[in-house]
Amino acid sequence: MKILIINPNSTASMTHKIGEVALRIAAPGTTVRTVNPPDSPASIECHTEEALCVPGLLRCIQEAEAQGYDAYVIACFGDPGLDAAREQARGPVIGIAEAAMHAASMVANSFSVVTTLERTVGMAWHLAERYGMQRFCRNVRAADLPVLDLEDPSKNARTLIRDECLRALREDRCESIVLGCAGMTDLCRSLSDEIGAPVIDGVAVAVKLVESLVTLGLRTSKLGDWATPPLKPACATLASGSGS
Ligand code: 5HY
Repeated sequence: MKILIINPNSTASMTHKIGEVALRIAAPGTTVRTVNPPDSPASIECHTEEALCVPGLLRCIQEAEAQGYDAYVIACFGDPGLDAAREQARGPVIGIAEAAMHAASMVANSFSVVTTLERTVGMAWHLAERYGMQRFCRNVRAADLPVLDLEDPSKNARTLIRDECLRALREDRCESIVLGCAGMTDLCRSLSDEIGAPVIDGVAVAVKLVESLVTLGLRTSKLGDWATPPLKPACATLASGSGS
């Protein structure tokens, strides 16, 4: 089984970190490759950056389709381009927010999302609505941390996130935490141990979910909404770029 994980931002250190966690969690026999488009924003922190990262993300999927990949994970908490990615792919495509919120709803009666910047709080709420997860989502909280500070050891990111998780448990009375950024993937296990509640990282969950779907022989339905798009010139030119 071949799974492609796409970090839609162009920060290679984050892509590497995501790849390490995915390799650790994947089953023996699963080939995991982690890529990022070279030409997307360095971090994705608003709707515009989400829109800008989508062409590169779709190019990664088109190329991987030609190489016979079985499934895809979109490793950015906004799940950018998820519907378009599903149009391009034969196999399953899962976004990490989608994966994490569903997993949280199965191991706890409620969750709060702890994300990076205040301005992405609304985006996470939109996703909770989209996935029917509002019933479980107590709150979306920001640690007031730019995404790229997660890559800088001097910024004390883990402490800020840990403190926000503890506030969420106390003030929201939530029973679990969903980490709201792919760049937090390496913190999941230790935070969970430290705060004494399930902490859910969408990267790890999405890898296990796509593995399961592929094992079950499930692919993306091509009967309606996610049918392969008509090959008009704009769609065809996507294939002219490449991932790194
Ligand atoms: C992410 N941005 O997972 C998102 C989430 C966030 O560059 N990778 C990004 O923090 O808003």
